[in-house]
Amino acid sequence: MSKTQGKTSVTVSTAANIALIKYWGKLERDGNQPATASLSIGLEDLRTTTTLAFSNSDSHEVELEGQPSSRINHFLDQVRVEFEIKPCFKVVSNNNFPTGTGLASSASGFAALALGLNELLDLRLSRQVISQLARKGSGSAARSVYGGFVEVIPSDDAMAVRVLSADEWPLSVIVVINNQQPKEVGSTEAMQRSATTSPYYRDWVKTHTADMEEAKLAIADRDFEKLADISEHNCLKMHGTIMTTRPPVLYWLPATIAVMHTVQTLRAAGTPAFFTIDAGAQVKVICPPACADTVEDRIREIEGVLNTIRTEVGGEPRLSSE
Ligand code: 2P0
Repeated sequence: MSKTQGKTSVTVSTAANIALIKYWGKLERDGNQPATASLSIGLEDLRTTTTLAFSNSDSHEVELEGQPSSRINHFLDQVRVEFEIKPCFKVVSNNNFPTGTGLASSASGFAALALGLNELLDLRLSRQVISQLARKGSGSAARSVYGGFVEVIPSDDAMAVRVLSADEWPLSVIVVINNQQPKEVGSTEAMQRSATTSPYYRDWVKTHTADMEEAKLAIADRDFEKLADISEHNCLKMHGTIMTTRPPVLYWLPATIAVMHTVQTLRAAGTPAFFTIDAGAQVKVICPPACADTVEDRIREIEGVLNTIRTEVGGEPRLSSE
């Protein structure tokens, strides 16, 4: 099926997301098919802005933070084959947050590409099908085609669906930066290593459905304590799997652990807050907006914490075209 070229240029802003119940592990087939479901919140102010157009040359012209990206080139080639598109693309993409440090820039990046290509090529895909396309670029990108609370449902062609919009349960997120350097082992490699060498990987997958159910119930009931409990459990279980690979991957720094202790101490003393950590040293702390000042002030006092970014659950994509 050949598609008409709808627009000349499309600009998309998408947000990073953080999983409370993590995607960690893939099925043994192409297209980032996740071994587990996942559930995330969109981070309103951590955004990628991507402009897409057709290229006049016979190769893609890609600039990610001013640099070429073979991963984006590969994705664009896949799209050309899948939708029988002749021309190549021009892509300029920038993040307003550090890239490659465990802040999910591949999620917002590939979500922006999938949404932008749908618009530029006038494909008229449903949001769920766009999420499947984004997933082929990066597993977590399936979730960033929506804002709010989002679930990925594993299947032969896993897709994301919205669980709750951001305004149905307003929450603040404090992103705690403990390391500005790119991580030494990328997520894709660390996932693969976990699946093949960690003795805990099988149990990680086996216990995952129960974690998803618990988290979804907590969200439906707006039960912060329950969501805190299951999110921290799922995060620590994923990192237990990651640390026990051979060779091991240790993403945490001393400040990462100090933030975790502070959050648990705050919670024990009555301030609702919980942490979650992706493949990196940064921590995200989730709390009701009324507590965000208290939590952020305490975290900023911790030795080794370089910076904090305050945001809210949100992240609805924004599109404009010419
Ligand atoms: C997640 N992470 O659910 C999990 C938790 C990091 C920790 O998805 O290989 O960049 O591109 O599909 O999506 C990070 O991995 O991996 C990730 P690929 P991705 O957010």
